[in-house]
Amino acid sequence: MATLLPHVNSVKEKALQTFAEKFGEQTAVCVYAPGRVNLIGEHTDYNDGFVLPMALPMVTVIVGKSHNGKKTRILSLSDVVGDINEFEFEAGNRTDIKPGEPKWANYIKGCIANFICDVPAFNAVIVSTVPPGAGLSSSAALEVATYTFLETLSGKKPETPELKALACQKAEHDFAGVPCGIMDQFISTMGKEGYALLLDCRDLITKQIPMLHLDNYVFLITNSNTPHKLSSSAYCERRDCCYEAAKILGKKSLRDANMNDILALISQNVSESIVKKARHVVTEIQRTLNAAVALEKSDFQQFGRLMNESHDSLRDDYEVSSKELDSLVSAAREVDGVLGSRLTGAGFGGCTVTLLKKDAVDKTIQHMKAKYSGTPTFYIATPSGGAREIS
Ligand code: NG1
Ligand code: MG
Repeated sequence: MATLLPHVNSVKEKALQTFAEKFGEQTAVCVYAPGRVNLIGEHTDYNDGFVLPMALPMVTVIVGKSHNGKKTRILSLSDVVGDINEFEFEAGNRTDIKPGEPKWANYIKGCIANFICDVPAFNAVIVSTVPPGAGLSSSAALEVATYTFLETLSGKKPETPELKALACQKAEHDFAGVPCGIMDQFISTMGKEGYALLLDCRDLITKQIPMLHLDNYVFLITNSNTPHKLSSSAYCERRDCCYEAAKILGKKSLRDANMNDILALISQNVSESIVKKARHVVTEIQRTLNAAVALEKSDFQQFGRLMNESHDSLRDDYEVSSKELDSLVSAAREVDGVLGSRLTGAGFGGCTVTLLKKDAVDKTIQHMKAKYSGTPTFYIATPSGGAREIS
């Protein structure tokens, strides 16, 4: 059986109750922002390419209230926070805020520092159902939820949702020290129920792709429950290979490269490792565009084939899979009714995403469990809405 996700209302109830116990009053502001699953377009965002994520029913909820004191106090019920699940600080002038300990609070501090105005001190409680370290963007969910909270608290918003996503990305760069692309914050901000989001990471133009006629099909997320081992150093290494390949080709980014350029790299005796990384990016950008067209036409067979090709390219050319992810993907593909399966997120651990017939879900889960050496967790991913205030 797939894990049943608690409804956002019950997550909110838990947060409200905790707030009342901790701070002895009722809250005024309730917001949430979702995690995401990337359906296709992996390691393309920092190459100015295309990505096709959808927002998940897994959410980070923040409830809270401003007060006249000086100290902002936050309590997080998330598993990742470790021993220090509370912190307080004086926000005052937002430009004076600096990252520090505990690490989880840096996402929040970063959003306050990058908000459009100073905000009053507040008390808040955070509860999340986005599993951390699984490639489902728990960090972006926290950032976008924080930013949405600040919008509601202050009654002020940036002019466009793009500016909001960019401010959250800046929080992750400057306060969490993660040089991430823009995909996660965009989808958590702009996700729309029933749609996937095609994002052009070069000019930040978005297109909502309706997931029509999905009735008989479903996306299944499988958490390998192996963490992103090595992921940050390996991520930066891959990124540097891509930048190097673009530089050799005299292009601004691999977005501007095509298969002839890959042949040119080979004929210039560029290292095999760089050629393979570049080839993944060039082919993945094209696959993502093709997948968006297939989705619009409800051509799920084609969408599934592209997912399979994406995984194989991530495994063989980009070299970011792991034996756990490969084993989950192979097991899924063995089941009748499965159209495609691939790793999602940076790789090395985390989750796979599988497109399959609804009536094949139970037997697929059983088969994957039987074939996998670890203990996986399964979630049904319905295309959900982006961040918002909950009344
Ligand atoms: P995950 O593994 O889901 O955190 C990371 C990057 C994305 C993107 C993907 C690979 C962060 C926070 N996010 O996603 O921007 O580059 O890898 O497609 O590092
Ligand atoms: Mg992440």
